[in-house]
Amino acid sequence: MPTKFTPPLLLLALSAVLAACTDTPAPPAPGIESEPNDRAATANAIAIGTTLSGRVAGQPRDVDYFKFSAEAGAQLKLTVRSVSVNSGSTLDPYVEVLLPDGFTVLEHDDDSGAGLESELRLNVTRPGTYYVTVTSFRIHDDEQASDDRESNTYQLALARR
Ligand SMILES: [Ca+2]
Ligand SMILES: [Ca+2]
Ligand SMILES: [Ca+2]
Repeated sequence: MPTKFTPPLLLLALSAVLAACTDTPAPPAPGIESEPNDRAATANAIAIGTTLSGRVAGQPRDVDYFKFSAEAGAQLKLTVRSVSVNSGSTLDPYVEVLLPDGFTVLEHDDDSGAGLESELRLNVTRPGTYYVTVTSFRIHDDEQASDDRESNTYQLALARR
């Protein structure tokens, strides 16, 4: 009887596919914000060199607080992307960096990134824990406005430059 070779060939093909997959590992999945994070006291930690995804949703005027530690002399870049990461995003992001007091605005940006997206550069002069707030421009601009849509997704990236 002729030997049937199909199963071994199929296995070879499968292992070739698996090898191809391991050659091109996917980038690490971004972390996800953890609500409630509406105040400095409940800020989510973000490490320099990482990315977090979140959404401005779940309440009429959602604000997301993040915090990171930086040394004096750190040169950082902060970006908040919406449609360039997810074409279905409806968010026009607005970002602020707050001093370690959790209140005083050090830097802010609306649209310096692509389209309506936010991007800012930060030179840290004093070591400490700094805060980042992400919300929608609509909420920032009008204290009466609400902007609560599940499609208000964003990705926050904190990087050295
Ligand atoms: Ca949120
Ligand atoms: Ca929030
Ligand atoms: Ca914007």
